[in-house]
This record gives sequence, C-alpha cells and structure tokens, in this order.
Amino acid sequence: MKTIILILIALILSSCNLVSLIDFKKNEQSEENKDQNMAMSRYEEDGMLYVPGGFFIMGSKKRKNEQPMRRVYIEGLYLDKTEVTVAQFREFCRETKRKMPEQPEWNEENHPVVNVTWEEANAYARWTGKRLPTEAEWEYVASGGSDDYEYVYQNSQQYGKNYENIADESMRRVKYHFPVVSGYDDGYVYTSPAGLFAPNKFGIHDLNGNVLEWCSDWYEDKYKAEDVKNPKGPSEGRYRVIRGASWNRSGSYMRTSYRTFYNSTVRFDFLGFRCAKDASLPITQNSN
Ligand SMILES: [Ca+2]
Ligand SMILES: [Ca+2]
Repeated sequence: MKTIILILIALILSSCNLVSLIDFKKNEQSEENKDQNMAMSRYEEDGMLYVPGGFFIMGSKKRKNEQPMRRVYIEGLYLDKTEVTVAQFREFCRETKRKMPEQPEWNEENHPVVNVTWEEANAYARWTGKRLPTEAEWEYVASGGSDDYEYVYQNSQQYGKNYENIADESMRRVKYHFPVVSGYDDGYVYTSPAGLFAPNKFGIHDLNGNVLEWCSDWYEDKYKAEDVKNPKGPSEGRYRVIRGASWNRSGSYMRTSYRTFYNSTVRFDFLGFRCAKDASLPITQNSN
C-alpha cells in the first residue's frame, strides 16, 4: 500500500513538473513572439514596414536609360508604408524652424507633401533617423519582388478598379485636354490621402501613383553593368533620380522601371518622397 501511495505521489509531482515545464515553454515562446511583435510594431509606429531582401531584374528594354537590364540584389530594408504627409512635414518644419513649403489649396494634411526640394526631403529623412531610398530599392519594392514586372495595369483590362491615383477620368472632367488613362476613374483629380489605395505585395502604398518620389541617387543616363549589389548610383552628378507615377501622370510613367530626373532644387505640385532605413533583421533570399 505504501508503495502504491509513493508511486501516486511521484506521478502527481512529475505531472506538476511537466505542466510547469509546458507553461515555461509557452511563456518562453510568447516572450519571443512579444519581442518580434515589438520589433515590428516599433517600425509600424514609425510608419515603416520590413521588406525582405532579394534578387530582381532591374531596368527594361523600353528606354535606353533603363539599361543595361541586370539581375540586382537588394538587402532587406525598412520602407515608409506611405509617402510623407503634409502633417508630418509640417511638424518637421516647426521643430527645425524651417519655412513650410507652400502647399496647393487642394493638398490636405493627410495627403503627401508636395513642393519639396530634394534637399528638404533629404533633411527630413535625416531628422527622422532615416534616409531616402535608392532608386534600386524603390524599383525592387515597387515591382513586388518579382522579375520582369511591368506596371500591373498597363494595357490590362483591369482599369476601372481603384488601384492607384494617376491621371484618370476624374482629371479629364476638370482638365479635359490632359492625357489620361481612358476608362479608369480613381476618384481623385489631384493628390489622394496617403495610403488610401491598396498596398502592394510588400504592404507598401502609392509607389506607382499619387506623387512622384525623390530617390537618393544622382542621375546617370545608363546603369553600371557591374553594379549589382545594393547599387547606389554614381558618386556625383547634376540631377537627382525621380521614381513612380503621380496624379498627373499616365503612359510610360506607369512602369516600375521608368526613370526621370530633376535638379535637386526644383519644387512641383506632383513631387514628394518617402523614407527608407537600413535593416538588421535576417534577410530572406528569394533567389530565382
Ligand atoms: Ca486620379
Ligand atoms: Ca508615389
């Protein structure tokens, strides 16, 4: 009898240990999840998302300045989910005692800031502890991480759904002579609220619409064939690279590989920016 009681006590004690071990493991896992969630939410709070690194084919055969096409590796990075808004830029100007660039009367506080020079965009990025994205990073993220990607709506029958804010039927009703994408109506003549349209595969909004975006690179009319790992462009130049499409753009602008450029001191009501940040998280190499 004593032996049976002792065995029972031993069984009860060991099951307690097992339960506490399971609880401990659970706690350990939830602590890990919490850490991961906190790491992500920190950047979520900062308006950024982690984009895993990978390879993609940069450039196209459509225009000379998009060549040579080559396979490029981009390291994982954080990128602003949306373009920098009027409200965000206004706070920067207030805090750093800068003059707020004049905004068109149609540009609201939650819309992307426009009329900012490259220097102002770069200063904002630095003030937030971020930087402007390179054009290679921009094109990689805009292409959704796939090779040989063209703007999904180009020549497609999918116009008429709300994908991006570009020059559309809404604009034609106000500026009837303007080149627009016929049959497509996104509902906005000018800028739309940042992040209103659906995000791409990486969770990033408005890359191919709303406002054009300053990149960090100096512009050169061709790529360096050997520059295939996190290319940053030439070390000097006259113009800065611009990427994307905008509320007043259609046609060739609606390709992720399309490049244009401006002098860094110009201001336009269709030109804004977003910020990037180096990431130290592990990189997923989706090599194809
Ligand atoms: Ca539009
Ligand atoms: Ca944009």
